[in-house]
Amino acid sequence: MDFVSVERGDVAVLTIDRQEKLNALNPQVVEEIGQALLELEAEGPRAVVVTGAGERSFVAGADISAMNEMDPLEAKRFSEIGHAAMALLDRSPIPTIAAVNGYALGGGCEVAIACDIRIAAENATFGFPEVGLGILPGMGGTQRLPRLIGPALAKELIFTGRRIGAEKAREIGLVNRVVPQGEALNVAREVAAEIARNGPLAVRYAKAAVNRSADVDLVSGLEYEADQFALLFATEDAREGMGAFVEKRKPEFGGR
Ligand code: CO8
Repeated sequence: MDFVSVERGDVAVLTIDRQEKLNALNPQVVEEIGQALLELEAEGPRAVVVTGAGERSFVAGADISAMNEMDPLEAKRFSEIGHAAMALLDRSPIPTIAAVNGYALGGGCEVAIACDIRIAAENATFGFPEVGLGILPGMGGTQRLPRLIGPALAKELIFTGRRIGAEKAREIGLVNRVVPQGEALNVAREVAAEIARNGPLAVRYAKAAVNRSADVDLVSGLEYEADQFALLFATEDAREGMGAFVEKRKPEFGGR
């Protein structure tokens, strides 16, 4: 892969690295992100951190020069490969954490909001500049942003194209935490390590259950939760986790 590197381990780190263009996403970069996430899903780390190379930018959006050459069918294809890659972040059973260093604009913001959790450095900048280019957020932004921060704030951000800083992003619920510049990746790794200490099947099923809350009514969501809860009682992890508590020792989860 030319633009994506993966550090493997219990906590995997996927880095988007196209620094001369502030990590802007052309079709190849998007394909590589999708490919790397597919491989990781098969390998099954306990958590995946996604970040951009360098201090200036997480991802400064989709590559505008590349999009300037696209016809509608190519644009549709670009959007679709983007959707497929983003689905591997929020629909994957593995928790995903964005470590947002610098610019997260347009498609960059869409990568960040497709992750389960966002840690932003103080210098992070968020925004959806698409309408200023005569286009719209085509990698999930019009759907995920209102689910995350509510339709009114989402519409304000998308219709104005206004950029906001990390603190404002935290205030409106766009990011979980703001940390000093240069620390986003370290803190994201720490959060990932915290997750990795828990029962991996429990975390997976919990992610699926929380995801379900966005798709179904409360009664159906609660039924799903009860089923997932019951299913975990068939796992060795649940016996180990509860048994360890009763025996006053630390659990050792095998993910079975
Ligand atoms: N596309 C292409 N090139 C970019 C992009 C981008 N989004 N962002 C930065 N670059 C390039 C610049 O052209 C420049 O290249 P070069 O040195 O060859 O001229 C290099 O990166 C460095 O950038 P700047 O010199 O502009 O750096 P500054 O510090 O002056 O400015 C900014 C940084 C403010 C981030 C500025 O580069 C900028 O405004 N970039 C564009 C931001 C933007 O509008 N992003 C949204 C794009 S639209 C989008 O994301 C649509 C997503 C939906 C489709 C997805 C389907 C998969």
